[in-house]
Amino acid sequence: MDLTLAILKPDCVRRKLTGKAIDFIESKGFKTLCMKKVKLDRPQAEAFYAVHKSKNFFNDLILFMTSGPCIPMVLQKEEAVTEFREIIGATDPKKAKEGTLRKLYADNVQENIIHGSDSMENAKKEIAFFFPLTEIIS
Ligand code: IDP
Ligand code: MG
Repeated sequence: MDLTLAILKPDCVRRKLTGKAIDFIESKGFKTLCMKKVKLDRPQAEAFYAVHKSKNFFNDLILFMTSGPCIPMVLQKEEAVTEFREIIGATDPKKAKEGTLRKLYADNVQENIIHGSDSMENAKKEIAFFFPLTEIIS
């Protein structure tokens, strides 16, 4: 079955929404294979979001992602990558569909509580960024 990487972002942890987010994710049929709490440093956050280096929001994004602990998770489901993007909703919660995680809980386009991989290729890379193969219990 397919895997994707999710991160409960620092705003999710700070606002004590982790339980609600995990409950939502599990209720949509995802299995949590791995989960841990980490605090990214600047080089780690810059490496994870390297694709956005040229964007005007890059520096703010790095400050946000290093502002406190976050919770990366490996999730398993059929079509995990596309299904997960569906249930989290659009990047900007104002544009996210009703019933999506970001619509329900996110404050704004930056502090949008959760990350989800955008392709199977990136999911593989992003999972490897946080979890060695030996930690992935399937
Ligand atoms: P995604 O998380 O929905 O895949 P991306 O475009 O990959 O969205 O952007 C990565 C993250 O950068 C977003 O989740 C959000 O935290 C932040 N971000 C994206 N666009 C903006 C913006 O226009 N202003 C501020 N932050 C943004
Ligand atoms: Mg993205």
